Amino acid sequence: MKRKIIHMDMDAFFAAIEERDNPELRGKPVIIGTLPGSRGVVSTCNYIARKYGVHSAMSTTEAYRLCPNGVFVPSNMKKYKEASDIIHKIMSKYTDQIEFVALDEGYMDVTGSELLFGNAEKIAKEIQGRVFEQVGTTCSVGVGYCKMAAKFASEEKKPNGFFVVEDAEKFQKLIIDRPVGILYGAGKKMQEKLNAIGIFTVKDLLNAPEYRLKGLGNMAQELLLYAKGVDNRPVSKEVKSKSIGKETTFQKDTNDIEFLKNALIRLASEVSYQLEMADIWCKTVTLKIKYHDMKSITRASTRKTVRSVRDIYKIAVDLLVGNWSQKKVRLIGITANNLTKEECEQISFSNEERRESDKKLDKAVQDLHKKYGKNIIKTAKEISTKKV
Ligand code: TTP
Ligand code: MG
Repeated sequence: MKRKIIHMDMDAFFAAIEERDNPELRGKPVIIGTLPGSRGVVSTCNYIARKYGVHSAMSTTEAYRLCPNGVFVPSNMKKYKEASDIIHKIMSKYTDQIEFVALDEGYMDVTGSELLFGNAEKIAKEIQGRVFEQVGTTCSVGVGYCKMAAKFASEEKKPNGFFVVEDAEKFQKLIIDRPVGILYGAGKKMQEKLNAIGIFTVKDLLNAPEYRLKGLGNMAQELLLYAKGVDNRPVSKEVKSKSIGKETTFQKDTNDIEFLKNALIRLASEVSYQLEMADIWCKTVTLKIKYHDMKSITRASTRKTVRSVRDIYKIAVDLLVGNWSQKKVRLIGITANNLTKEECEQISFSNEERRESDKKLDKAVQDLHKKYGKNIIKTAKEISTKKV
């Protein structure tokens, strides 16, 4: 049976929410992230700022160079989370076959919902209308016969877009001359590999002789199927990625434990942010330490679900202290494993433990704010209760 998949994605999500709440921003290039003058990156920017070449993950310094008249606004995760909850509720009214990919993005399999709610196109348009009514910002929706086609469709007419890709034949025609990166599974590294063997477009991939694809291993066959428009991936609530990890290598090896704890705050903050964005929790936190002699250890702690900076940091520090050997450290990393969509009861540390870790964490966060700017590090409390 032919599936009907909808993909929805908010337009310039963080920036749109800020424009909604501050009409003075409208019509100006709006850039969300750390403020110029501090180290850090752009979270997103509105479509006006994109014309200047600004984009997500670019350093704020570079964004300022490209767009000095841009309005730089710090992010406010609490507001985005509230909007995200509304979006998720709207989508959940039509089916329980939903896969939320991020705070502002998700797939729905509405094959079984059409009898009740009308066809997929009608549902997609309704969702777009309800999001605008209830959140106050626009989103783009795409309808397709598979996930890849639905995602392509939602991106095709952004912002406030609506597009339908009925079948594989139509999809192939649409993507054949596009860069191969349009295919699911062709991330940055894969694109580099493909470019290195002379494959730049979907057509190049389809026409490539078999021997040329040998170096790509199993992935070659999968990519070829995607290039033909075959994508049988189900819309699933399961978390796809197995882990989210961040690590840092020091310029100089160190056994200064306070320095290492500070590094852990930064890493915990980054891992927490990624979990927050994907709206998932982890049950296991893993600490990795590579010593000056290149030997490394990993130590893990599994508890109930966590994702706040404070909890991830606390677990990582316990692992560091519990395995402290005075040896000089070259690299340290935190990984969140055992990822889950369902939040379990929060872990609770004793009051004594909490007070001690709170004091240290607050001091360290203050120091990091000084160094990197206010917006880069948020404690769990700041994320959930107030603007930094
Ligand atoms: P996206 O959906 O990738 O981007 P967007 O909604 O801002 O713009 P578009 O119209 O192209 O969909 O990401 C959703 C939000 O996630 C974005 O508003 C900010 C955040 N984000 C980051 O913080 N860092 C990143 O590198 C990216 C890509 C997104
Ligand atoms: Mg978006």
